[in-house]
Amino acid sequence: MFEGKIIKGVGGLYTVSRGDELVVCNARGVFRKEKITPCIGDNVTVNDDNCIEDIKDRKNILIRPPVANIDHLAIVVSAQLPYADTLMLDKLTVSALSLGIEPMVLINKCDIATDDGVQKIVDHLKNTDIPCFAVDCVSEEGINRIVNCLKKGVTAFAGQSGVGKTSILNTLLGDGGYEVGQLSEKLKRGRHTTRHVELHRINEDVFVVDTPGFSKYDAEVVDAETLGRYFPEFVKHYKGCAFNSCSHTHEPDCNVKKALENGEISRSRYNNYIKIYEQIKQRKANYR
Ligand SMILES: Nc1nc2c(ncn2[C@@H]2O[C@H](COP(=O)(O)OP(=O)(O)O)[C@@H](O)[C@H]2O)c(=O)[nH]1
Ligand SMILES: [Mg+2]
Ligand SMILES: [Zn+2]
Repeated sequence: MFEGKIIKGVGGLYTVSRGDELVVCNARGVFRKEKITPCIGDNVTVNDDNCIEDIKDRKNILIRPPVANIDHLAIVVSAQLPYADTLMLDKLTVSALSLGIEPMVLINKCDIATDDGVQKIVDHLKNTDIPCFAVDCVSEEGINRIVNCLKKGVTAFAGQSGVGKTSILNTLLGDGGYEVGQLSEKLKRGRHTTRHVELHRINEDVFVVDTPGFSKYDAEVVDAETLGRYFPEFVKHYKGCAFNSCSHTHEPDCNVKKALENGEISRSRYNNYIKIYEQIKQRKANYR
């Protein structure tokens, strides 16, 4: 018997990490009856026949791609073209926080950054307490910062195309290379149309995963009324709003707006809050 984490699942076989080794396992037949499908990221108990016996309760699960128990979300933005899409950034932080995932921001391409490419993002996120790291995949210093930002657990990488997610993952996986792409190549030629996802292990406690679908993950669980809870810098102020149910949009004596006027909340974050708020209200479903 041992406990481990599923890092890969192909054709009914699951690769489970056990300390620093990997064990290929079957799943107990009964899972199918119970309509539980083991999923990447699941913490499982494996018996002596290398059969998965039990799946621990999931802290969260992304649907597309299916990945369970994400602890951290590394939102990658770029200090050079393509410049940061702060609306997408803020939607991702909201999605993460609403799912119990800790967001962080990696400002990549700092080797070719204009000074204000970095500063703009730092200013945007002021007082959010969302950790922000200026990194690059080129200099030793930049790479070290990428390595150092990783914490225990599973870190998913998300962000718009072209910002350097793949480069960062390759940098992390290095030549210790961890079957990068190998299996997915095989699957591409097969009948599978779904994206193949797996966790990559940096060390015994640290896993990373590219999440092609995360940005499209529908965070409709967040409604307009609770949106403010997922703006940590608002949370510091909204107890002082005159109305308990203040939406911080039009009400009088809004303490969040006061903080905005005082410069404690960045104007661009507040503007994005209003945009997201209105999108949720309209349920235009372009909350992606
Ligand atoms: N100068 C510089 N270029 C980078 C860096 N990271 C990625 N790139 C380049 O940016 C482009 C997009 O990178 P890629 O990893 O494919 O981005 P993805 O779409 O987010 O996966 C590629 O041409 C990379 O070589 C970096 O830190 N510095
Ligand atoms: Mg990529
Ligand atoms: Zn308010």
